[in-house]
Amino acid sequence: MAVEVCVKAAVGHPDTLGDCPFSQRVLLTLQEKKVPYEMKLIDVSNKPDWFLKINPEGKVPVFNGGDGKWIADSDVIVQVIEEKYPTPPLVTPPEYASVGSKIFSTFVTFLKSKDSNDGSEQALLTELQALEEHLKAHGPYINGQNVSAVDLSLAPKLYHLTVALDHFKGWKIPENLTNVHAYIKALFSRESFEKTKAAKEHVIAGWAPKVNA
Ligand SMILES: N[C@@H](CCC(=O)N[C@@H](CS)C(=O)NCC(=O)O)C(=O)O
Repeated sequence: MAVEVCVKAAVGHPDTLGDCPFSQRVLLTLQEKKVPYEMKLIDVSNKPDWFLKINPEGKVPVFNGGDGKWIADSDVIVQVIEEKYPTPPLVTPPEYASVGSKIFSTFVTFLKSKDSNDGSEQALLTELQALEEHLKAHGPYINGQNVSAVDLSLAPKLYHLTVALDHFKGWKIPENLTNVHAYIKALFSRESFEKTKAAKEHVIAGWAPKVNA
């Protein structure tokens, strides 16, 4: 049986790949390891019964390694993929595994903020500056020369950050964070990323209700 992965469909476009960063993380991992897979697009606003049966929690991504056993949560899924397909190894050393881990939450807080003096922009800048310093010392990827799991988790989140902050706030990552810019360029130009990214308009449509809430 083939490897199967359920991922989010685009909002209002059930036949198009959607904007879930956790789904893209799993697809990136499979692409980097050159594992063939069958993708099932899930309309999360109208979840099919068969999907809720295999994952009653109702979240994507969900992964089946070919044995018919469905596994939820991208943290667990990427570990299972690493064990089953160890080549190329994508394990991030534990001391680097949490680099950039607060970027997504600080981005979301800033994106939703309606008060420009609430410190949310500064909180995001602090996290991006920390990433800049890490990359300056250890780059070009978080674990050096080769891409690893932490990069594949961060890449979709940085994509959401750049697309959504530019669209909704006209905000861009400061130019002086040169290592962050080079990192983003390297990640977004990987073949695996090109093949698995959601279109910008779907990323924007996905955030619009949260920004306008
Ligand atoms: N911790 C989970 C998060 C997954 C998640 O939040 N998925 C969202 C889409 S990005 C989802 O399925 N939302 C639909 C829902 O909750 O009904 C993971 O890493 O896989």
